[in-house]
This record gives sequence, C-alpha cells and structure tokens, in this order.
Amino acid sequence: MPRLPLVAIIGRPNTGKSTLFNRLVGRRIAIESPVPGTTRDHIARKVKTDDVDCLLIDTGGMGGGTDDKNFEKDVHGQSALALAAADIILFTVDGRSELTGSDHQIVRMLRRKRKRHVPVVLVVTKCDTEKMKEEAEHAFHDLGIAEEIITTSAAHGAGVAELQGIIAKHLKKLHFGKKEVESGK
Ligand SMILES: Nc1nc2c(ncn2[C@@H]2O[C@H](COP(=O)(O)OP(=O)(O)OP(=O)(O)O)[C@@H](O)[C@H]2O)c(=O)[nH]1
Ligand SMILES: [Mg+2]
Repeated sequence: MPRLPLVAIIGRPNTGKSTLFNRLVGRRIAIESPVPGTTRDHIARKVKTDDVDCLLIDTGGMGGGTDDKNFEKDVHGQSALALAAADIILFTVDGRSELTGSDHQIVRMLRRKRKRHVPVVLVVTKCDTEKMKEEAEHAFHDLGIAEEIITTSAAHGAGVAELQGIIAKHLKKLHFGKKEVESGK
C-alpha cells in the first residue's frame, strides 16, 4: 500500500503555523497562542481533500524565539526531521512583520536541506485585509526559495481553500492520488 504523503508546516515561532494547521484540518487540534514557542512537539493529522489525502504536520517554530537553549535545540531537531521527510513544505512567514534573521536562517536551511523535487510553498500569514494581501505579495515575492506564494488569513479563512488546491496540485504532480492509492499502483 503506498504511503501517505507528508506535508510539513515550517516557520519561525509565532508565524501562525498551528492556526493554519487547524484551519486545514478543520478542527482546533494544535494550540494557537500569541506566545512564541508554544508548539514543542510536532502534531500530525490526516487531511482529506477531494482528490488526495495527506498527513499534515505542524512543527515547532525554528530559528529561535525563546531564551531556553535546550528547548530550541529540541524543537529545531524535530522540525528538521519533519523538513527532511516532507513531500511538500509549507513555509510560513508573518505578513504583519518584516522578515527576521530567523526567517532568513530557515531560507538558508531550506536551500541546503530540502530535496530537489520537494516543492516549497511560501505562505504569508495574517493577511487579514485586501491591502495587506497586496502589500505582502510584493514584499515577500523575491525570497527566491518557493515554487509559489500564497497569502492567507487564518482568522477569516481567506486563502485556505486555495492553499488546499495548491497542495492537491503538487501532490498529484508528485504522483500521489486516490486513484493510485486505491488501485495500488
Ligand atoms: N490576525 C491574525 N492573527 C493570526 C492569524 N494566524 C495566526 N494568528 C495569531 O498569531 C499568533 C500565533 O499563532 P500560532 O498559530 O500559535 O503560531 P505558531 O507559528 O504555531 O507559533 P509557535 O508554535 O510558537 O511556533 C496567535 O495569537 C494567533 O491567533 C491570522 O491569520 N490573522
Ligand atoms: Mg504552534
């Protein structure tokens, strides 16, 4: 039986990974909090779309966010594992703030560690208004790491259906899909 594809949400602390995860799963499973470093252990849930199923993984924020060195090391290790195993990477940046050193650190890590065929989707979160969405599309356009960029507002659910479509499209390109799973090809 073919394995379930893995879709990992990666990003620095507080960029809205868990909120996005909950939106995509359709239930409040991961803890959402304004305190950076909330997610410590990664959480995974099966997400069903019309065409393709996948295992969505919410990870702890990478690149620092707390003063606890052991915590940072542990979270970094877990998130790096998810990154290495992922078939698709959703890289979150906060649309309400400038890019930080941690964001750039993750970009460098993605360049080094992601497998060549693994698509990166840049998800600019917290774009709650049309103006923020437009500004973010310009501001984050040239990070140079992602196959595509999408803005979301998990608060309003904007961009979430579109992101589901993007995930399904990439999974199909990578030859994951219900038909193949069902027929065992
Ligand atoms: N306005 C707004 N706030 C958001 C949105 N998404 C997340 N937030 C807020 O941003 C804060 C951080 O969200 P989380 O989902 O916990 O962030 P995280 O990336 O999982 O954080 P760590 O687990 O610490 O790495 C919370 O206060 C959320 O309510 C959004 O689309 N719009
Ligand atoms: Mg979290």
